[in-house]
Amino acid sequence: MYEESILKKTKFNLKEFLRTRLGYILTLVFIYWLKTLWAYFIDFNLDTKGFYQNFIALINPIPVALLLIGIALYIKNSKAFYIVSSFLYLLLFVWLFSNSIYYREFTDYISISTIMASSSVSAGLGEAAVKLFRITDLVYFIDFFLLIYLSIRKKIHFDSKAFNKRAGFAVTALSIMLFSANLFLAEIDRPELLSRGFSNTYIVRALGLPAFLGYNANQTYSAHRDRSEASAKDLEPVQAYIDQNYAAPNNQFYGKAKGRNVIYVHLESLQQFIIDYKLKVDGKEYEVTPFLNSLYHSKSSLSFSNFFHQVKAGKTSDAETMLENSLFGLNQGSFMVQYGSSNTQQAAPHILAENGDYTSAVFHGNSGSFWNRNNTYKQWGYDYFFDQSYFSTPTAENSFQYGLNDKIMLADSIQYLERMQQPFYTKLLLVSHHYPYTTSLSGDEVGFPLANTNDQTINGYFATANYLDASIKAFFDYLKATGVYDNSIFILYGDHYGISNSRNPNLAPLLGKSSETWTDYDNAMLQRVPYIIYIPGMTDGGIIDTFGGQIDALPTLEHLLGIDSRQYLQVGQDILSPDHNQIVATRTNGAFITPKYTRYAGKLYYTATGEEITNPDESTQAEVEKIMNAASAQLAASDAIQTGDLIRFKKNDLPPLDSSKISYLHSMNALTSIEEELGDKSTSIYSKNGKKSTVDLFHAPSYLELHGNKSEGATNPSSDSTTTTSTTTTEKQTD
Ligand code: GP9
Ligand code: MN
Repeated sequence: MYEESILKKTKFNLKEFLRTRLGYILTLVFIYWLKTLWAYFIDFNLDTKGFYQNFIALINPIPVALLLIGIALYIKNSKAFYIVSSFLYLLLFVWLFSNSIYYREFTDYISISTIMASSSVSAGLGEAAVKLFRITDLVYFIDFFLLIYLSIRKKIHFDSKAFNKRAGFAVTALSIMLFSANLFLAEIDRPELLSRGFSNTYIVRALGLPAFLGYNANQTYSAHRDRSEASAKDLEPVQAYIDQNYAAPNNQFYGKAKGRNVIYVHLESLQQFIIDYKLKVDGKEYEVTPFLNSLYHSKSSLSFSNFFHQVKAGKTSDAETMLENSLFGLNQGSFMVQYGSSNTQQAAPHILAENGDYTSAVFHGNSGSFWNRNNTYKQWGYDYFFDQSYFSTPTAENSFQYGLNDKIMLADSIQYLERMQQPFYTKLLLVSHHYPYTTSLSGDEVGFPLANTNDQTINGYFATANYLDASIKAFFDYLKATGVYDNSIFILYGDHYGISNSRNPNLAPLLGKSSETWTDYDNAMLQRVPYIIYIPGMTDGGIIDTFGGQIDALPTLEHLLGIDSRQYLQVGQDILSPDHNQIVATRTNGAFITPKYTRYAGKLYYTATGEEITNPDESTQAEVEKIMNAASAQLAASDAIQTGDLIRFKKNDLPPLDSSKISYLHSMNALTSIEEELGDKSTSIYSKNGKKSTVDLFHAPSYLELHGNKSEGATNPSSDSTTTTSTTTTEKQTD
């Protein structure tokens, strides 16, 4: 019957279908998909957490592969169709496989700048690639073996029937739609994924390798454009700004910490209001950061009560950029992500290596690619970067999505720190006190009570701050026990707010204020972060109320170490200098803070009282305008340097840095061989301790060990759900 034959014809025959051109394309996409999953889960460490992130990773190879290989469907000629589609597939495959190999050596993905990098790197990689080959890599070639087999058995068929152009268009449209859906899901998982960048891993696991290449190419292009338009002439106005704004050192403090080890302690998300704060729960008071408070009030400290963060979307990375370069982050995205790998930079580790022979290292319990640290730190001259791969394997018990719990990270750091030659310049990037708070703490870290508001984020903020405090105390105790303490200078700083402005009205009652009368002035004042310079043995310290911000930290440190900041392209000023200009510029819509005026969210206030100035008289207007001009001049000078890569034109005594010589792999070997080479001259803690490890001197008792079960009844509800889904742990903090 006629109908029957139609039915027969339309009945789906897989074998037949695979012999069609569309069947061939889908087969290639399918094989590429399988290989990508192999790379994702066997070769790369995508750091995916929870079902949602895994799901996105699972689907993301498909849209772009379909889009690319599907292009061949527009070709009429049979031979050309098979050649082009196979070639496109091969391109995708080569890109995938090269990344898998590259990842083994660099734990990162191939970027445009890597491709264009100096021949020495690529030559090295060529040699290394052979060594990096593994037997399991044969999996990547199974389809080629199969192809050979099939062609020997003469089982290969070509479809001579050209694909309908409209149907070809439908495939393209479908793949674009799938890609948009992929992007949408990724943005839900990580708001502002593309604008802020975060890390190459985040992009790859959300959008796949080809999309990462596109993303990276776009970034490299815009950085390259700004850079190529800039010339040595652009340095002149910037240099003039820096010369005019140079703040000469304060004699009382110049060189005060000369030659000492420098230990930066990064207080993640810690705001100044936590200092001396006592949390009231059930009629009892709990001091949140007793140890930091003791440092804050010590006569050996230069403690600042009006120190502000100045970060924008780059958050932690902006803080790091300012602290170590005295240059701002970008107005959009993260400097470390966009320019960190390529710009010529003169950061603290490099400056100190040249002025005092410092050895430098960062310790951080997250994976090294976050905020593009693994590349940026090389440009900054960091000799070592101990990231998650150097420490205990992260588990649901000892870590959260941003890395290992602080006490674990610090305990694991000692084995490396003790092998470093002194003086060292080191940064401990602590992270447990990071949004979403409390969920990172589990087991015996539980104990400090939760606050009692309707906002879970605020409720947990105090407990993780207390954990951070206890971690630092443990580390200080360790250094005291080793004897290194007295020959060190400690700088503790908060990187940015932890409670966003949208939540501040919920915080108000805990600060003795009302949610109803909460203003933007109050928001502005909450952008204060701790900044404590602690110099053991110093007796003339105290609390200083000078207004300043993160941009000022590097010149301040330089002067304390007896290095004149004048020779470098730094836009901040020594905060201890009598010439220090007390204008805190911010990256948010012309906002600034000075001792007299605060401008925030477009409103003007008296800083001392919080009274809003709705109708400024002429002289006030003139004063405010002067401040705004000064703030924007500072930002503009910094932006010119950062986006124009102007430091490359600067001629000073600092010899150029060859970052290709720096590797963050096998660091323990590097450290011990330096120690051996130096023999008796080695100044590492280990050598000074009679070649005995000091690891056992580190003790970080848990809250319950320290306090017993004092906070009975104040349980931590998040502690039993240590794995949080990423959708609940991301927060859009755009204020
Ligand atoms: C993770 C950490 C977090 O490595 O630096 O960065 P943040 O989210 O605070 O910018
Ligand atoms: Mn941070």
